[in-house]
Amino acid sequence: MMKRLLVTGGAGFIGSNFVRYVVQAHPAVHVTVLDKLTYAGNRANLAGLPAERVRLVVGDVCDAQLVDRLVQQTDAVVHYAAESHNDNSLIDPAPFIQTNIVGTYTLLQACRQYGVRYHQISTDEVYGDLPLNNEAKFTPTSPYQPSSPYSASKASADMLVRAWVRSFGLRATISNCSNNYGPYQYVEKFIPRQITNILSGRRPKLYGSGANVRDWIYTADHSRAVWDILTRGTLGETYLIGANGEHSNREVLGMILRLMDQPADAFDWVRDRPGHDRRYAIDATKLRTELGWRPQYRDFEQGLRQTIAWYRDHRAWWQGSKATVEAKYAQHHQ
Ligand code: NAD
Ligand code: TDX
Repeated sequence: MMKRLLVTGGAGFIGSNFVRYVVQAHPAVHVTVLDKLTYAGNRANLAGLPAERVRLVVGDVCDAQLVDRLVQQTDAVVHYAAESHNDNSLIDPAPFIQTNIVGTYTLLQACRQYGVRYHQISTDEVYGDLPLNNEAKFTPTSPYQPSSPYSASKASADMLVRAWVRSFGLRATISNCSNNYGPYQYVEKFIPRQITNILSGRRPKLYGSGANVRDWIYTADHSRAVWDILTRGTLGETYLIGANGEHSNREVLGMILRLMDQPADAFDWVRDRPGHDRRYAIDATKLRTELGWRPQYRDFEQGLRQTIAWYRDHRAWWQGSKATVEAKYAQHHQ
């Protein structure tokens, strides 16, 4: 029985959405969040959750003593904590290597020592990219071909998990999910950046040609998939999570502009991201057939509308970080 969960990175975007999901859908479960509260972590992401069921420990996943103590007190670890932004990894890879690789290693060693169930939250970016205008999709047997320091660090972490499963019998699973969107996403990321640019009187920014394709999934659907894998997945296996949500960046920006009553050309083309992955697409057949998972948010435009409304209604949540994020982008002509 999984009564006590340790959720690393639970004060970030996807981790906090997962904690909210667990609190609502699984009333017998208690959650300890381990989060360093970096620029991307925010106590406010956990506001309003019952104190008797959710505890926040502020600390680093690379702190072996702390991790050891917390892992002893838990039935399972769900590891979300990471440096998560590709653009930042191109400016300074150091924290990506430390948190994403050494942090994962630290958790794996503790889970190994105490026989604790482990779930690795990973990304489709470990598989590199796919050609544009092509039907190919990533599957659990696609080769690892990461492009950026961020995706290389996530790929490294996944490889450690696989080795700990094989060599030490660690009870672990891995999930590689496509691009998430929804509430609580930090304003450096594509969708919240454009929405909050418009809400704060700035112009949206599109990299390169805008033809790059991402496979979008609403974060609540990701949370349900992780729960299904954690509780019913086959140990040692990798599951891909995606909801057939492919759109080019230009299309997504077009929808945001229309939904926010802006002219279709009210945005700036900016310098492309070096090494920019062309297209991601997930084949989630294994998750669907083995575990019966289905996405609940199938209408992307409806999900975007809801996300826009959330940013409009939660100005205080993002306003403080907006100028800092935009100043950093401006420095790099993005
Ligand atoms: P995020 O940047 O919003 O949140 C990351 C959280 O981790 C923050 O709360 C931060 O404070 C915390 N953290 C960072 N370094 C830490 C450390 N050393 N110790 C403890 N906590 C630390 O990221 P996100 O978008 O919510 O991504 C969460 C996870 O999901 C990551 O592992 C990411 O690789 C993966 N993922 C993200 C996406 C996506 O579309 N955003 C898609 C697939 C997988
Ligand atoms: O202002 C922008 N303009 C723009 O055109 C930004 C911030 C991004 N883009 C483009 C780059 C990408 O093609 O939009 C796309 C999405 O960019 P990001 O939000 O930075 O996401 P991406 O690089 O695709 O990575 C995301 O999905 C996989 C997450 O940030 C990762 O953590 C996850 O692993």
